[in-house]
Amino acid sequence: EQSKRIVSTSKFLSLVLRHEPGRAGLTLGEGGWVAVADLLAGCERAGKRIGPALLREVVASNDKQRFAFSDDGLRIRANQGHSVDVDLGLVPQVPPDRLYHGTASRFLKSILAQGLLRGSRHHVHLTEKQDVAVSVGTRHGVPVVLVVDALRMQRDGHAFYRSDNGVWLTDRVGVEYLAQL
Ligand code: HQG
Repeated sequence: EQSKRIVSTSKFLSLVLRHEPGRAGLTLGEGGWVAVADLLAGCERAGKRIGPALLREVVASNDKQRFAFSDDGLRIRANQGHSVDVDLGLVPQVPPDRLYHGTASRFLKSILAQGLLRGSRHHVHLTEKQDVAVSVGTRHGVPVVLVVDALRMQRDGHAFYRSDNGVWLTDRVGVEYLAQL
């Protein structure tokens, strides 16, 4: 059915545009962009047939706006979440006073010892919204929300970036900037 098709297409696009472009015979260009025509052809060769209409619907309906078309509509990229080496060209920004990170209770001990580490992604992901943090944490287990003293961190010299879909990104978060909500 259509909504399942959209979700499975979105997951496949996340895989290709963030983690394994080689699956569709692609390499990501500067900023993470690829030509839409190359993407559709590559997906088809990989056994995943996506037509232009389905692609537009996946991009438009995505709950987190994970993907974006270029202004001319000829290219597409994932807005954030990459593990492949790609320079998104993000410009440092002043964050709000506090940001939130959703995690699972089983990671807490390690996080409170080491701080928040980016793992396989480019950055640690933070959000302005507590409810978003809860749902991100729930993906990993029993959710715990951590509060990040973001503005103080930035004033101490740590860069923050904001992806086009509103996710706040930073390299790591030291324990001294973390508190449990
Ligand atoms: C945890 C979704 C132990 C961290 C969301 C997290 C987000 C540690 C997990 C995006 C740790 C990594 C990213 C430490 C961090 N010890 N565990 N020192 N430091 N962790 O999936 O933030 O749906 O790589 O708390 O909206 O959960 O993909 O990161 O639990 O923006 O578009 O290690 O994914 O967006 O997990 O999620 P992830 P995340 P999308």
